[in-house]
Amino acid sequence: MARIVISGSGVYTPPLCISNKELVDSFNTYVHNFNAEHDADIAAGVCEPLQQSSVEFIEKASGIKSRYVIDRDGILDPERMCPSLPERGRDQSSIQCDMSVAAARQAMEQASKNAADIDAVIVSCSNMERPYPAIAVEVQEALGIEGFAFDMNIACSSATFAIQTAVDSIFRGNARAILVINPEICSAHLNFRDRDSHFIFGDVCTAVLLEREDCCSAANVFEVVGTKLSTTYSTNIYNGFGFLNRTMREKPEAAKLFRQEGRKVFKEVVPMATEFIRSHLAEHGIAPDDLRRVWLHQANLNMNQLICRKLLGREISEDLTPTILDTYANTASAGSIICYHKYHEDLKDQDLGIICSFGAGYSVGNVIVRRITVEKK
Ligand code: CO8
Repeated sequence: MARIVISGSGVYTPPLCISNKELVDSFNTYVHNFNAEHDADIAAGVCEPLQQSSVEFIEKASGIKSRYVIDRDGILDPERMCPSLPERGRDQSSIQCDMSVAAARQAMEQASKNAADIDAVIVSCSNMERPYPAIAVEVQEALGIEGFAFDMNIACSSATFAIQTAVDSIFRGNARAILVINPEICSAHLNFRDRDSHFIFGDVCTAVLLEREDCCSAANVFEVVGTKLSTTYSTNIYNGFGFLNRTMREKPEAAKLFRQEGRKVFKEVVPMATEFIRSHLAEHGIAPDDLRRVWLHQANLNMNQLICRKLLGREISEDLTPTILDTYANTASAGSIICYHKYHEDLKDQDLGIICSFGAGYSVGNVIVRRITVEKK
């Protein structure tokens, strides 16, 4: 049976960026205005004053310094605090389709593949712009790919879960090559008025191309050695947005946006992800020290350092586990794939690495890869 490889990857990065200072200035203006407006109630003790956010806290607690977004002005406007994205008609392409096509084209170019070589498209991310028609089918049409396409969502683990789905499909002979795409517009589902989480997310789109090794045109690729997924139900990371919202009498907007118990998530997910990586590696006879690179989910720098320290029993370097959340923030399912895309070229033949995602669900997903050189016939 032919091996299955990742032969290309791509990242679409929005051209707009927001620094912590810009975000905090906007948030603090909102706080100032709110407290001024509710001055009498605050003085009477019937309304809690809002507290200011701080650049120092954000950087220390998360490692995030800035984020890319598809709209700046709406987010930074203290009267709005939400991206402003003009509605697109049915005769226009969707935003997620445009992002997906940009990232997918990079992956196809890197793999030296054209549309005729690809049989399927999976768009997998935390929030879909619409329920149907599937964004993936629109992307398939835009790229001129025949075959099948579908959307899927398992929040932060959407990329790794989709990679396993693609690998299984190729393995069973249902496709020769599959594009897995993760267009994450996290800013549209973030409550920029919530001090605990207003700094957490950014927007981006990633893509990887998976295919059978014997169809592969690129020389240096990554064999998928093994994939493993796990889920455990938790509401500690929660998004209540859904099609039933319009049927509800009470619908405060904030309750339908991203919410999390950050501390609990940190404490519960660190051991879960560490053990999951360790046991998956052991199943393949790989020791943690055999890993040349660990491309981790990018939610929190302290979290990633702790996972690696627990896994390897020593201090870890940026070379082993690179960080991109400092400039991208948390980009949900795309984080570990941005990391893979930016930091895989230097691996040598037979070097091992692992892509690991973790987050809402809870969900954890691993993809163990080995750099290989494909013989040209
Ligand atoms: N500025 C200043 N102070 C603050 C701020 C702020 N902005 N926010 C909180 N504080 C204060 C708190 O009030 C608290 O004060 P006190 O000690 O007086 O009570 C103090 O700072 C400490 O607060 P925390 O305990 O909450 O701070 P932490 O050190 O725990 O850091 C983090 C908070 C950064 C959120 C951290 O807990 C974390 O990163 N946890 C892990 C989260 C994680 O991994 N989540 C994964 C979510 S992503 C995912 O699954 C994808 C979802 C799908 C995407 C949806 C798109 C929107």
